[in-house]
Amino acid sequence: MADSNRPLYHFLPPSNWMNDPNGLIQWQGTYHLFYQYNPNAAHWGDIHWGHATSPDLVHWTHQPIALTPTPGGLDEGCFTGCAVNWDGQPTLVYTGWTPERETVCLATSRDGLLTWEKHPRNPVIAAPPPGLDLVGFRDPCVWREGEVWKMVLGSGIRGEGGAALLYASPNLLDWTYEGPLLTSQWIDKAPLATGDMWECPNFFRIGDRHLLFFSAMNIDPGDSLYPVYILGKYQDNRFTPEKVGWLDGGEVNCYAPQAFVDEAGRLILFGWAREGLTPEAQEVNGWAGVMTLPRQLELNPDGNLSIRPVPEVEKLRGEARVWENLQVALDETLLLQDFGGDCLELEVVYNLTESGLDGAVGLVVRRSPKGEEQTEIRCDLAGKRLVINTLRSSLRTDAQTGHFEIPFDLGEEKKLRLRIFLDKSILEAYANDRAVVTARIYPNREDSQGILLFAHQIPAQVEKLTAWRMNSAF
Ligand code: DQQ
Repeated sequence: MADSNRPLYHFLPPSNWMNDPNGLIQWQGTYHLFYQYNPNAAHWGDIHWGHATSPDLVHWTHQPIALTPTPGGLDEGCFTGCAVNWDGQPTLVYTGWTPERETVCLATSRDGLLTWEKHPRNPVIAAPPPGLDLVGFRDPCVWREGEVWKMVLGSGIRGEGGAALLYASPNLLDWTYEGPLLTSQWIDKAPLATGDMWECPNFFRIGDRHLLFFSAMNIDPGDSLYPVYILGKYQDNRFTPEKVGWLDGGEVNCYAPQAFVDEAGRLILFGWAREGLTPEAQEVNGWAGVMTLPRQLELNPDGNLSIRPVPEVEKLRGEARVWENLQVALDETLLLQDFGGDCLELEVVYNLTESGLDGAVGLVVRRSPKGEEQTEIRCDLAGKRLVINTLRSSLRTDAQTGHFEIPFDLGEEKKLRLRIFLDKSILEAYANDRAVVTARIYPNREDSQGILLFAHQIPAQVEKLTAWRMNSAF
């Protein structure tokens, strides 16, 4: 039972706990994925940096642990950070954590990113700027701007809200605080609240704009965690927000995302999909935490964010089945006969020219023959949102369920292309390469493998549905 929910083509460590992606970098052709890791248990704690490498972003080889905490030292936990090329030397910029203190530390490698030496000058940032009352001070994201290194750090100003703090350095060792890059005070709260603490800020050029994204942590009232993006203009250390939204509608199912620019210049992101199980169930499994697929971020000509799996994901495809011209009548369902599965990619292309947009279309996956277990992916065209509903995904009592959605407006387009990545307990749904929702599901019945199409208030004309069985990432 324990491993029937373990994903096959999404990245995860051999065992135990994983959270945030860290130190993403392509170095001399090879992709490196580091991650927050507890090597001794399937729960958070004793945080190391795990490490894996890949030639293509989708096939992974596990590597030895990269960073180990120093008991009694600056980094009793090696918390989140990034990787940079420091004049030819691979360098990790990470958070040294103790219960009392968060600092910025460096580690360098002399053997091709396998083993790491903590820098003798650590910590390179020893304390928050004086005069700021902060709820957190961590998760450096570093980039090069001309001759200068720049960094944003995740923070929150007590009583005010989240903040991204901007630093500059001539040499990666000596840092000066330049002021906030952005705080929640500068953002119109609509359409979303951005939390008390901005964890894991990331800042990149994208097209002719800049993209700031972070993980909004709501401490009061607690326990609401989700990734937020802001598109805007960046000039002279000032970032002027123009557009704010959710990076993924799955909330904590795509948390602490991190991006990097690869050698081809692509901006690529991984997020951490947390388990939706009780701690006891995680311990039974012996593993916890999965990475999303690598996602490519671009700026569309209309100024909106495009988000889609990198094309390399197609290398994971195995045997394909194709259906053409499927008609789902108004308020009817259509079960795919003789086909099902729990490790699939599905591509569904709808032509909505005749039906119009006054309803909803979608699919149910991991459906037991009588529907006791089922997970719904719904494109609500009238309500302009993409939804994953996991309320009936599992008969287990130790699995969380929920309703996850993100705004999605088909606009003038007449075609809807849903891409659905189902990998045992993780589900990613993309609509027209610009909206994504990630969910975790834990069906309990072996026969929860069925796939059904539905149409609400309008008929659905499916031009083409392709299903691929997916191969392992390892
Ligand atoms: N996880 C790390 C922190 C970060 C948080 C600790 C986000 O550095 O703020 O494991 O999940």
